[in-house]
Amino acid sequence: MEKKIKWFNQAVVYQIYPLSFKDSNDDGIGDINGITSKLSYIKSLGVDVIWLSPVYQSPMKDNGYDISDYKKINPIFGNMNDLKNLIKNTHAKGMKIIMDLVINHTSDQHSWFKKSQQNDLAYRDYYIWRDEPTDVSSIFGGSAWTYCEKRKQYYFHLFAKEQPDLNWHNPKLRNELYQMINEWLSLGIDGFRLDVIDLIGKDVDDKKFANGPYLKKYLKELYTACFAGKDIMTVGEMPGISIERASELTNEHEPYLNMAFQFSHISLDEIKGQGKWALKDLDLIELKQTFNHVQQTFYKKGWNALFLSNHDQPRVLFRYGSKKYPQASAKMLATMIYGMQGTPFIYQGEEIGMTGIAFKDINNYQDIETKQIYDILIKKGFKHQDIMRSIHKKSRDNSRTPFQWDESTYGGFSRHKPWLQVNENYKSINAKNNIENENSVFHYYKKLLKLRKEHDVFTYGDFQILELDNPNHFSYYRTFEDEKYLVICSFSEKEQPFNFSHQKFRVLISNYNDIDFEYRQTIPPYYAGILKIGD
Ligand code: TEU
Ligand code: CA
Repeated sequence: MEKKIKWFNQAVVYQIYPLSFKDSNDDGIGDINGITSKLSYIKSLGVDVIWLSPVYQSPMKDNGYDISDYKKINPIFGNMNDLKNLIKNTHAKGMKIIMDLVINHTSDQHSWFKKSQQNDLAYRDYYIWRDEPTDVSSIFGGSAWTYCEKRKQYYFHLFAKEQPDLNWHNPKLRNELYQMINEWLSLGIDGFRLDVIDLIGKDVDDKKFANGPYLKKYLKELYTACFAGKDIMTVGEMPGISIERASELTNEHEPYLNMAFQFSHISLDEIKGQGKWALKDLDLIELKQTFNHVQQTFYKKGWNALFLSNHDQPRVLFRYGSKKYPQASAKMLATMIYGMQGTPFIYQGEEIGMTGIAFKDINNYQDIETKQIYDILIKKGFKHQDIMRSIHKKSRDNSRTPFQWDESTYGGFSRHKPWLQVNENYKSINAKNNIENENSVFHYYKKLLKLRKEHDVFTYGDFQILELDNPNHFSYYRTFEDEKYLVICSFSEKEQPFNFSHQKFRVLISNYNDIDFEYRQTIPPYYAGILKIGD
């Protein structure tokens, strides 16, 4: 059966990390009015939907992914009127807006948790309490169980100890969440990104977490209570789920989610089984095999979100791009990912070629995971330099530095010293000079996103990989009806042979201006191009 395409299947989504996007009142912290002031910029890129990382009331232990009141706005970001104003202005520009929904856990400062700690009858089962801990580790390192003096029991947390996991087995809690979600929807927002939603079906005693036995049950209930019949989009963040399962949960005929962030391509620069801090170089063939598997599995069966970076991942340019060819590789990486089937997600700053950071002093890092892992590894006897090497590569702060708007102090993000240092390359990498230079990464993104919309093949076409075993380039065909397109992406700093066999073709976009395939059988360093095959 042919898929029915809805607006969100063709939309381009732009992720905003509010702390770091734009500061409107010069306190060094990005805020809602800052975002509103930059809507024209976002629109000019060709964006259809913005996704806001959390702006709810929070003690900010995990930068807002620790919510202490779902119904209030954190005053550092503004107030409810500012948010309503942002929603109104986003809609006025013809864009939509989705919010982050963090319902696997709350902050330990949430009133529910405070009451649960006191064994309050109505709330005692809102969280997961046991008399004895098990040997489960939290995703941020250390035990997933923390002892509570007040209640004389251990509570469960898959992230920081300040982020207790909600007990989804409690129907009263679930209903309270659904009510809150519906209140948000009634404000006129256009959907949600659901944080670690693959964890809500867990069985703690059986040690089944991601993709747990109750996942489908609770997702379906959530869908029925909140999403059914509404013209919204839902994208589930599911770091722990298989490609097959992610596709199944996003099949249009199933009552779960509209699309999935699945992470099969994310940990390919880690030593398998040793976690994110154990570094290894990317094996391009592995990356190709993974995306090939993803594209085949989702085709006509589910819907995938196309992303390479987000606020948890180091910027992909810094990770897989070339220091020698930063512009070419930024454009190449965008071509590689957005040439595929799925909904494109851009993480703020990718479109101007922002990079990562490498602070010498651990105290310059702000991320709770980074700080926590540093302490744990020091205690285990690792050397400062070795830990810092991993942190430089993988810390989440790599992607969280303030957005670089122009060459003025603090990159035009704020006139006050920002909460996290601005990358020192802001004078050469910023939005202003990207906009002024027509060969910039920004203009390439714009053209690429426009191209996707002009040709149905990008939405509907199938995916056929070329030379799977070639370690130098990642190239594939997209075919729809009688149209065939070839996407070529070099991952090499050298000129590479490319077996080009087509007589008739037209180059639709390329990161080199004049490559003539008629006269060469090679591609230049970090080449990217999309060719329409035939007349
Ligand atoms: O992230 C979920 C998650 O499991 C990972 O992306 C994880 O944060 C990362 O691999 C650790 O390096 C979501 C949010 O996106 C993240 O910011 C939050 O910290 C986390 O959930 C808890 O809410
Ligand atoms: Ca501010």
